Amino acid sequence: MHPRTKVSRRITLYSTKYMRHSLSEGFIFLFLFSFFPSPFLETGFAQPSILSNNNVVINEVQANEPGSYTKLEWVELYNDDSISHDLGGWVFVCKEDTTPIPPNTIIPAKGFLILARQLLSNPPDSISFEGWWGDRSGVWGDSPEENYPALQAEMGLTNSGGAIALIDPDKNVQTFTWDQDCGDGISLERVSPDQDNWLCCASSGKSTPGKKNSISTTYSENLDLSMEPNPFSPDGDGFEDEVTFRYTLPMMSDLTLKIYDIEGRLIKTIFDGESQVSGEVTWDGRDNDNRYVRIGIYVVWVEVKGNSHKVKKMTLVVAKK
Ligand SMILES: [Ca+2]
Ligand SMILES: [Ca+2]
Ligand SMILES: [Ca+2]
Repeated sequence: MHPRTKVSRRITLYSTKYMRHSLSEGFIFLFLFSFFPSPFLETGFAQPSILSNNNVVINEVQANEPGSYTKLEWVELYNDDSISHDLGGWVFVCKEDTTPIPPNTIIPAKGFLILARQLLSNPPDSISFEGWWGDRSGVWGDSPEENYPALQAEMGLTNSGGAIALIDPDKNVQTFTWDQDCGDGISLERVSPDQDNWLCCASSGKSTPGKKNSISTTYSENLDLSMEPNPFSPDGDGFEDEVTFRYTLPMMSDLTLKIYDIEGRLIKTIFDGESQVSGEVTWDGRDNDNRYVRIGIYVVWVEVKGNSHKVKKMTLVVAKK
């Protein structure tokens, strides 16, 4: 059996702080350089996680660019609002670099915008955001995969840790700091716009510029499991021979998935406390000794342990075709 499941990454939590105070930009530079010493935050500037008025958030950070091409660094912004916003007058800050966002820079409703260290290259090659994540034409926005706005911004994102800030025209500041390297080409993704949880990207593509974050699609507070088809008929005739379990797990949990007969005897162990994120796995109806199970009713026992502990029991029927 080859479970088609995503590999779970052990997780470090990152914090994003939102501040609504009017700060001079020079002060913000100092603040960023100092990497937000915690006593300072705790005594005056830390606020609960309140989004800026415009609901535009730093959503993904590609600090460890693919290969050794530092120019492939970028930051994704997400607009969680139901209307588009003009980011003209906003400022992106990274260490000593400040990039004012020009007027008429529109981030769509429920959409994304990329700030890229090197958006285009001339002649076109892969060492630019457009060359790596677009169609390498030398122009941004001229192909279907380039269907989100992107602009160039000054940045140097140290893989192992750093800080960036986004300041709106009312001087509301949101910052993101990180202190872990996710690995070559793997971005840091925000779990959801209204939370401060960040994880390493779990997508096989290693990052999701201009797209919904990979972890946001797999994150859940609940344990959900579906089985299809049920009943199924594992007799090798090519018709409904396998059942597919699809599961959504709470974050940071280990999954156990076992099948018992109705007398409580263990028939098949599919997962036994394995680190998983949401995914799916198939079962071909063979027991732990590789024999087809008998026709009858079976109990699927699912348990997750981790941040939360949840158990679910479901009934699975093995039938004739
Ligand atoms: Ca880097
Ligand atoms: Ca292009
Ligand atoms: Ca993304």
